[in-house]
Amino acid sequence: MLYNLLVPLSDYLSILNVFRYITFRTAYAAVTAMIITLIIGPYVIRKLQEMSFNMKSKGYEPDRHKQKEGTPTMGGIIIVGSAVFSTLLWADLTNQYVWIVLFVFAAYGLLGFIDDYKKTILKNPDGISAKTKFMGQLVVAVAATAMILSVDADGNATKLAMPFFKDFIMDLSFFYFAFALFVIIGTSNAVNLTDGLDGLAIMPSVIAFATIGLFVYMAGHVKFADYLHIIYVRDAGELSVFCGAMVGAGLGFLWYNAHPASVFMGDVGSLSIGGALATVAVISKHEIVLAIVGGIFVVETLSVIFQVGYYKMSGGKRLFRMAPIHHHFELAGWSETKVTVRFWIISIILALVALSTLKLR
Ligand code: 57M
Repeated sequence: MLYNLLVPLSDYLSILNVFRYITFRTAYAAVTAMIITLIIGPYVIRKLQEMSFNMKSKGYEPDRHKQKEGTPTMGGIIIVGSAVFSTLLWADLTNQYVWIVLFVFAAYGLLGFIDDYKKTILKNPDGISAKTKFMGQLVVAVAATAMILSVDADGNATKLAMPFFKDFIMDLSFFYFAFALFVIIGTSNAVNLTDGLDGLAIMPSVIAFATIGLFVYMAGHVKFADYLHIIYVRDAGELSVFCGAMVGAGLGFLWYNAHPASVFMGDVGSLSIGGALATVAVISKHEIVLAIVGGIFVVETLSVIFQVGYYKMSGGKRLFRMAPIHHHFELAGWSETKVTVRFWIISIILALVALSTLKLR
């Protein structure tokens, strides 16, 4: 909004030219979202506690998790609220990609909110049914993908670039639609599965947003895209403002979600974060890079798929002590913070590998 209000005035006051720069607005979007999160955090957490939006143990998790009973959940509304506000304040509101990502972010947040509401207030531990949740995710992802394809001005939206290969770009044509749905819905669920230890989902999300934010900035810059041999996506650079807001909101949330957590993000946080992250990756044509930088989410999801598959095939044997894999390490005797911090370290390494794809090709 500041961009739309102040840049036209730069003819009269040249200092306002600074609002033209995406980098400047990205930095301040991060700072704004973080400050809002830190300020409203205690108030929202108190309210969530009063309204008894808190987790009841389901009784079959590692023993240590029983102590977490009573921790309020749905803290994701702090992330969604502050990131949306900050994006509206700092981004160019005539940019269609910004609205598409905000749509997915808010819609998945609403879906998660309904699920959390049922689990906590309505005391239905299963929340909304898996089928209803999937249908909701599907409808939103279909709408978002259709919008992305219609905004694309250069005929690049259905292309898939292979990191590490300079000129290996496949045009998936109409198959791309299904691929994009898979990426958006899959990432949303993968972040949700990962969200089982204090700080475990939010920090890899922050790292992924910082990395994908850089990629989308490069992809939206005609000279950088050309120099780096990545697909140029006109107008996509503005999404780095949203990514900046997510980095700030995520770090602010981590302040309260750090072990021992005062609040969990709930599905309102995990579904929306995953959905928005994937949508930015889809728009920037860095879907494979997302799988690298979000490797923790991928491995957590694969651990569940393998665990369930092996259990069925072997007639009741388990591959891991418990899936998702963070529970396996807990049951192996690692402390919660050891698991979390080690997963963060892996996330940072994966981000560096992802960044290396810009040059190693
Ligand atoms: C949600 N929810 C956390 C919190 C958070 C198919 C199966 C693998 C599905 C999976 C599942 O239900 N996953 C999705 C996981 C829960 O956290 C809440 O949920 C929100 C995210 N959706 O924001 O509101 C618990 O996680 C802990 N937590 C923290 N700190 C945080 O910052 O400590 C969360 C956030 C919280 C808290 O204890 O209550 C969760 O883990 O339930 N199911 C599972 O993950 C179950 N795995 C399982 O059954 N494995 C089987 C098979 C099916 C693969 C096996 O290995 O044999 C685990 N669920 C629970 N305990 N509750 C097993 C252990």
